[in-house]
Amino acid sequence: MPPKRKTSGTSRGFTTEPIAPAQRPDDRPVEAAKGRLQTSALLTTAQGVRLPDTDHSLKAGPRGPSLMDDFHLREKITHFDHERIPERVVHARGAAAHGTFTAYGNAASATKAGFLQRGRETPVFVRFSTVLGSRGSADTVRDVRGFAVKFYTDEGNFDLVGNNMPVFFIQDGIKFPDVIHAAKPHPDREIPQAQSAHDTFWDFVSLHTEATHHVMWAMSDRGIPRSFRTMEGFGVHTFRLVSADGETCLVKFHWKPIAGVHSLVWEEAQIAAGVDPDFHRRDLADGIDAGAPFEYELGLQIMPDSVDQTFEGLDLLDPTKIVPEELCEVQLVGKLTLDRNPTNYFAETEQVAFHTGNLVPGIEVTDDPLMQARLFSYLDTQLTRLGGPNFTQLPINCPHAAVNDNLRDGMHQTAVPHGVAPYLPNSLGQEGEPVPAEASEGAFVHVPREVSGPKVRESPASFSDHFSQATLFWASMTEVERSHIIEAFTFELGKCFEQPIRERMLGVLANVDTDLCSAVAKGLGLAAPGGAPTAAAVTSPALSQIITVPGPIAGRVIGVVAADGADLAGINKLRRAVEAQGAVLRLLAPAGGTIKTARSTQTVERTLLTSRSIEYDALVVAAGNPDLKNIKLTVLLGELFRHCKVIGAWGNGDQVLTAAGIDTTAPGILLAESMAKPYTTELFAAIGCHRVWERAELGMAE
Ligand code: HDE
Repeated sequence: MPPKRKTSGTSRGFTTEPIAPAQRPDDRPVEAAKGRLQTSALLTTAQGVRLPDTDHSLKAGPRGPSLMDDFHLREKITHFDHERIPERVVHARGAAAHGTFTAYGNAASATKAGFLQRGRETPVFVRFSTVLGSRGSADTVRDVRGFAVKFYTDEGNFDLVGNNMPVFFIQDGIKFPDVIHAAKPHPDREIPQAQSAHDTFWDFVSLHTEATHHVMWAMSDRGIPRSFRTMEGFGVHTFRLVSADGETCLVKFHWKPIAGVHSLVWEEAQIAAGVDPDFHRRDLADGIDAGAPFEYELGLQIMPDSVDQTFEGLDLLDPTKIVPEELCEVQLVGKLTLDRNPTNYFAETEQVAFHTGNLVPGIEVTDDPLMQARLFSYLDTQLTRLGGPNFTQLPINCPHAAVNDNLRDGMHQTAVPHGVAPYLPNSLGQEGEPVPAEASEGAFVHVPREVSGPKVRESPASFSDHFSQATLFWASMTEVERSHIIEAFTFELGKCFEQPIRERMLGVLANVDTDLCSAVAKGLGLAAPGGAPTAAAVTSPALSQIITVPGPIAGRVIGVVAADGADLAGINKLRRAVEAQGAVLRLLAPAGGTIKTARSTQTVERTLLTSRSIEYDALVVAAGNPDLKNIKLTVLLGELFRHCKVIGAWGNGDQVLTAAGIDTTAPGILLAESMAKPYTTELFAAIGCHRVWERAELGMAE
């Protein structure tokens, strides 16, 4: 019997005390800074007892033993002992930001999801991550990046828990523990950290050829993004959208970065892992602080909800397949802007809990067997990681939508529920008791779908095509990108000790492309086996990330090398122009302090000792110090040159380049008489193309 609908009740109230507005994520800056307990102006214990001293334990005399009496010492140490929680079993290292999603409204005919209706603004929290490394590992390792978005919608939280690659290693979630066991450090010595370049990973991949398409992405430049700002994101699985009148369609989610898709080169990634392991995390926080928000557009590939759930012969339930954009356009339906850094890493970035099962009316999952396993895994792992079932009450996980859930008790319960009958239906009819919602009131009503079939442990026949899209990916790359893929496979397999694994993997590559296989085999000093690659019927130019039309340079870092006597007026002019683009100028000098001329002074932001080339998207030498010569500067410029970055100089700054051994006639070396508008225009256009790949093509670089 459905419960009675009551709006007013008896004398005993029956509500879960609503989460106080101050605990909601949008109010968090103030609340997180204060925290529930941090309101006293004076130092206290957790019980609120005021403390006179927190530097000396209570002892029997200054040289005597510490006393059990010391409640402050015991509390302080005990709390510290329990500061860490288990790190995520995968995606342990991450960085996050708050922002807003604004819908354009053009998805409204496909889905009734409120947050996709025209002009709707929804607060979001986004966590980017690497998959394999521990919490303290380096940002720039070759790996997949997580791209998890929590939308705090009016209809409840919707989590789009995606990656920066549109396909996955495996087709069935039951293999997930296996692929992760193979990819994580070896269990005997716990090495290598945050790397796929080792035997067990390639053993797994070469034995499970469904991973082939995925490793093509991982070995491509997508595995080493320049910034979270320059990464695409993908929902990977096919989802089902439901419109207001009950029509359904199948959909793939994409995030398209406004800044374009750009990567590091492998040597930069390796240098950064040692020199600045926080490279991406720092870039995210610094970029937002500098007023250059991280921006993406949400894109949908919308396909008919056919009985067989295929599109143009592609099985939409197979997470190792993409739908090329050339076959189905990505329609942009909204903009994501990340513009606020978390206040507290642990409270927000570490405690946020994403779950593929957090859906809102209008968005459903499909029967993709990888997705189905995920639906179980996220809540399950979070029960351990966050210590019980009440983590939705943590400010970062707390919905903005009103909650009345009849869930009670459990570890870390912070709500104080009212009433005596937290069950439905009940005959007590108390004030505030929840009643089930009608569809017209926004209830999540699953689309009724026929489900039938024999109970079997099998994959559909269509899942046995493991190579055609790996070949498509390879065929869609430019020469420069192909050379990076060859280098990556050669590096990773070169780090394997077991010859049979290398040989088996070459056998896999032989089924992708003969040139790829023979180039990797040559690098390994092995014979290239024969294979049976099918020629790619089509290519997908959208998969390549090399551009010739300049994109925006917001968030890019331009270094300017100078010393006392430099053209400070020119530097100022350049700084203004750089900042107008949302980019950053860093003044780099042989020593710290200031740079002086007769008329003005500027503060040095980096020295040659504290700086490496990875920090800069371009380096320009100011006029005024033609004699500047320093081995560190030579290395710095040499790395920028080899990594195909823009290098420039004005006035007599070119003499510094020549002294450092830079060929000033090479592509992407921009020289000018003086610092003026035409030069900055040329400079920004070159940086907007990300790299000067001609240098690599001419064999001068990388
Ligand atoms: Fe996850 N994944 N995953 N995953 N995943 C987790 O959940 C899992 C998969 C992804 O920033 C865990 O709370 C299984 C695909 C991201 O907090 C865990 C399978 C994609 C994050 C888990 C997959 C992802 C996770 C670990 C195969 C891209 C980080 C901690 C069936 C579409 C979220 C946690 C964050 C995290 C399970 C496959 C993305 C263990 C079983 C495919 C971005 O529940």
